[in-house]
Order: sequence, then structure tokens, then C-alpha cells
Amino acid sequence: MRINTVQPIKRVSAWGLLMLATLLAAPAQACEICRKAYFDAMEAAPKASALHPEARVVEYRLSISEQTLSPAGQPTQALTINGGTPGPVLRFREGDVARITVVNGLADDSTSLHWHGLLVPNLQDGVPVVTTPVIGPGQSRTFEFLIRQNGTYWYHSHTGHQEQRGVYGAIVIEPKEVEKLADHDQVVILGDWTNEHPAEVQRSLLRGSDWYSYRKGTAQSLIGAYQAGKLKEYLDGQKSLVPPMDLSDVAYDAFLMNGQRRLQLPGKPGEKVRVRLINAGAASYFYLDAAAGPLRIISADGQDVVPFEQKRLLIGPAETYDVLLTVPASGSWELRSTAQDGSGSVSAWIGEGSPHEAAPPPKPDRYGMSAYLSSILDQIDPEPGAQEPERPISPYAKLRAAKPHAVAASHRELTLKLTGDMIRYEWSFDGLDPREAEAIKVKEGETIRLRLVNNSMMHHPIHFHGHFFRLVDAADKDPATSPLKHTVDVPPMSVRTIEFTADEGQGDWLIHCHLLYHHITGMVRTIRVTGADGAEPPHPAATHAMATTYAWGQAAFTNASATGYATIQSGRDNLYVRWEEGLRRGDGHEREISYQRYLDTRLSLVAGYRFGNLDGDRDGPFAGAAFRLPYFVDLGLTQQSGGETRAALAKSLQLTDRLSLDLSYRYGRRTHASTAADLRYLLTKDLSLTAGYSSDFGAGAGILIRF
Ligand SMILES: [Cu+2]
Repeated sequence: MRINTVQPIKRVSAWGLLMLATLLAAPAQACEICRKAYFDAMEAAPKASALHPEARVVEYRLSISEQTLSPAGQPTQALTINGGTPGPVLRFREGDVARITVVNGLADDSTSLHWHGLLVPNLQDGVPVVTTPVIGPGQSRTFEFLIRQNGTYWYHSHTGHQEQRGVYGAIVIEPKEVEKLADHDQVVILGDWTNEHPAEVQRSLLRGSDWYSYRKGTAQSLIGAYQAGKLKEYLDGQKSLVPPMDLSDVAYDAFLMNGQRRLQLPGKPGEKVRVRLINAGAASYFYLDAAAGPLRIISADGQDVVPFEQKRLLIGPAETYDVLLTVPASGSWELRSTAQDGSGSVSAWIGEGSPHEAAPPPKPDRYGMSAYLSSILDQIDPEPGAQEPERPISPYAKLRAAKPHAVAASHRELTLKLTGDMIRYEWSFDGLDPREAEAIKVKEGETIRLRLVNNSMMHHPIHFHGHFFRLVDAADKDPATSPLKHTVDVPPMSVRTIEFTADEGQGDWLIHCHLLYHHITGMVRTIRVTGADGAEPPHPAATHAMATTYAWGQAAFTNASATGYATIQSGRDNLYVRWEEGLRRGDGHEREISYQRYLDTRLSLVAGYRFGNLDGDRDGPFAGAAFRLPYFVDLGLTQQSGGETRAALAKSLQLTDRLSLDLSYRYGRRTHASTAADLRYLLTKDLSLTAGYSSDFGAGAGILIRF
């Protein structure tokens, strides 16, 4: 019986997946072809080396391939650049011409490299389809651009999940006149590593697996909140549909510095060490602590700042900071990088001898949401002389540009809301799927003041391609020395304002969240710089759409029933099959296939076909709507042909870290009332124990498999 019911469902889901994938792949492919003329025209333009014949040409060759490495101790398939991860440090001097050949040695995947923070012509920006042709398997591409800046930057793949699998590296650019600030100059590139394939991580996040938060000990539950004395706060959050605060989505197997779990750096007593910190983590914020004393910050995102001291530095994904440390005495001095959610750390040891440990940051309080939110507000607009908190946010309030820069006399103001449905794990700007959203149009030379309004309970590091923006603080005090950055952290439920002038050439430039798993689901938008008169650049639109179609499901088998669902999700759309089969003699079944469109986080429309022989049930098409009510109660209202009008309520209660209670009630005009309550006990990522009672099928116990 089990086989008979489950098999057709699998066939439906494979079929639907194929159909959806074809539908979604078609526009992306069409775009790549229609952009060819644009790329050809741009490639015909003179190269940087021809435009700047006096410049020194510095060449690199970067070969991307797949091989077995063990970043977390066990062998896994990683992506490498020139045989390792991270790739080589690319070193230049301001005024050089960079000529970098990227060779795609992958058997069956395209690739790309983006020069993060570098001011380059649009064609050289490296975003596949949007700015740069795709580099197919076996193909190569040579990038060439003038180096117009100095400082610490990095490069990474902009294709799928390749950055998470190891395709990243550092860029160090010396100024024209080198000023020796330190005895040692070291790159420390931070990374997060998972032995799981990141596409599988993405699927688990979409599926809503609680496994990662359970594994990290950051899960929130009713009994946990009660024990912490935070029950009221927890329930208030549930009531107003505020999902629990989340400092990181993924549970990692290792955190890395320069690809290693432990790093040794040179340094003798009294010597100064310049550390170029780059956060290449795909989904991790890090706290930096040094045993040698406070970190003396001298530059941020490659731009020199007025030096200041920070005891504990929060660095967001894609940001860079240069810090100076002085080795205090003999011994080995820890520079510790701790994941913001406290789930792990990695350290560099400066100097040789007996170890001096850095103090780790206190663990986050998983129920301390409102205290954290008010601390964020205090830090965004700090009182003069305010103490540095134990768990600080980014030190933007202390950042001042070392040299004054030009400030535009006038600007146009725009707002971008950072939005997401944490339950469906679909992230966006302004609630829009990037495939549906229009590009934000800016005229060449125009200055835009962009308010980034975070309506979610997560930090988001927002990166703008190809430009520097200035951070505008609360009072916009001394705008000429406001810091220049390429990436800005926007803390939960708060606002950051950035200002940029569109003076880096016409074309499409991406703005996106640098949490890779957010970017992929849709927290990305194109800023289109048009002619000064508003004329469109001469090429058709392209969206930076990544593979965002994922399928999953779950099946519970007890001695009373077989129940479950399978779904394919793509943006706002889900295709579902659901089944409930009684296993006792005389029990009935109900099966459904439906399409659901989510209009926003609280409302969706549904249409489908239902097969049923439960009490008064019959086959027929149905349509209706589903609502997310306070306390995360789901309400579905449907009308089926043949007179079945139905209301269904469902609620999942997280009781402890591992134990949850799924409740459901439904009332149909023909089928009358039915209720079900099931306890689920989490065993592994894919398996739970289940026991419960349903008025249709009676009491039963068994297992629940997630697939
Ligand atoms: Cu994000």
C-alpha cells in the first residue's frame, strides 16, 4: 500500500521539477544569447594596457578545478584555485594594469570571478550574464583593468555556491608610495567550511530543517524560553509573527584562516604586525579578539581610516579591515576569530613560545532578542564616551576617512527594504523576486542616497558592485570624512544610509546581500546606470538569477497511517503533493496535488485537485487561500467542487530543542471535524520519531523521514 501511494507522487514531483526547471532556465539562457552583441561591442574597445602603455602589466593565471581536500579534517570535494583554497594572493601596486586569465577546469559547471571592491569597467566586474560572459567548462577568459586604488580586497566566484566550496582569494594593492607601518604584513582570510554540499545546505534551509540550530545549540523553544524567564518575550514574538533572532543559518564543520584550522604568523617581542583581515565566509560574521591587546584599525574595505582602537571587532561577510598589532613580549599571541553565533572559532598565533590566549566573546543569549535590539540602536547612534559592549556591532560609529573626500551638493533619496520570509527561506529586497523586479535606474553622474531598511531579524551585509559609497550616519556629521565602503552591515530591525555617485560608467551593477544563501534565494537587485539624459544603455536587461528551484518533502510512517508531503519551491511558487493514508481496515485516504502562490508572507492562493474517500470525502478540484495568523498559525480556506467547503488550522509548537508538537484541526461541510496531534522528536537531520493521535486514523507511533 505504501508503495502504491508514494510512487505516483514521486513521479509527479520529478515531472513537475523538470517542467519548472525548463520554464525557469529558458529566460536566463535567452538573455545570455541576447547580451552577446553588447559583450562583443565592449570587448572591441581598447584594452587597459593599450590605454595606459606606460603602466606595468602584472599577470596572473587562475585555474579553477575540483579536487579532494580536507579543510575540516575529513576528505571532501572542494573547488580550488591553482590547486588550493584560498587561491593565491594577487599583489599589485596602484597604477599597474592587472591582466588575469581565469581558466575553468571544471568538468560540467561554468564559473566566474568577481574582483570584490575593485573599481573596474562594467565588463570586467565578473558577474556572469549581467556584466561578463559566462566562462564555460574548459573555457578561459582574460580580464584586464587599470588598478586605480590601494588597500586590501578579495576575489570570489559569483556562480552558484562556488564561493562556499573554496573559490576565493585575497587581493593586496600597495600604494604608489609605500609607507612601512609594520615589521610584518600578513593576509588573514576568514572562511567557513561545510562538508555538506552547499546546494544541499540551501535545500535544508528552504525545507525549514531545525537541524542546524539544534546542532549549534541556538534553537529556541517554548520550554527553553520559560526556563530562561523569557516566556512573555517569546510569546510576544510569536504573536506578532517575528521569527526568532538568527545570527547564522548554517552549522559549519570548521572555521578557517587562509584555508587552515590553525595559523602561525611571525612576530618577535616589540614588532608590529599588520593583519589584513578579509571575511570570505559565505554565511558567517566573526568577532576578532587579540591577546596582544586592542586591535588598532587603520583601514576598512581597503580605505584608510583615522586609526582607532577596538577591543573586539565584528567583521561582516565581504568586509575587510587592516589592523595593527604589537607583539607585547615573548611567546605566542592568539588572534582569535569566533563565529558570531558562538558555534566555533579559529585562531592565528603570532610569534613562538608559550601561548597567550585571547578572551573569547561571551556566548549569545538566544532569548535575549530585545536586549540585543536595543543595544544595536544605542551603538548606531552612540552617546559620547559610550563603553564598547561585550558583543559589539560593526564599529562604523568610530570610522572616519583618513583623508577628506568630495561630497555631492545634492542627491536623490531612495529606500530599499531588506525583506524575507524566514519560514519559506525566501529573501528579497522590497519583497520582490529579482526575476520580477525592475532594475533601479540611476543617471550617470547622479548621486543617490540609499536608505537600507532591515525589516528582518538577521544581520545582512549589503555589497554594491563597482563603486564606493559613503556611510551616512544619524546626524551626517562631517560628511567629507564619512567612511567609504563597498559593503555595509545592516543589523536586525535597523537602518543604514549609504550615498554614492554613479560615476563608474554605464551598465548594470549588482547590489546584494553577501550571505550567499540569501543572495541565491533573491536578495539581489540590479542598479542600472543609464546615460546622463536617462537613455538606456544599449543592451537588453539581464537578471542575475541563480538556480533557485529546490524539491523536498517528508513522510511519516506509523502503525496507524502513512502521511506526508513533497514540494517543489521556486520563488513565490510551490507545487505540492500531500497524502494521508489510513493503514487499518476500513480507514480511508486523502491525496492532494496543488499549486500555491505566496503573495506575501501572510497570504497565499491555492488551487488543486483532491482525491478522498474519508467520511463524506470525494474527488474534485478545489481552490482557496491560506493565511498565516498570529502565533504562526496557518489557516487554509478552500472550496471544492461537490460542495465541500473546508477550513483547516495548523500549528507547530517547538517544545524543547528536539521535541515539537504539530497540531491540526479541520472542518469540512461534508467531511465534518477532524483533529490530529503529533509529537516529533528530532534524531538526525533526516529522521525524527513520531507519535500521535488523529481522529481519522487513531493513535499511532513510528518514524518521520525528511527527504
Ligand atoms: Cu541577507
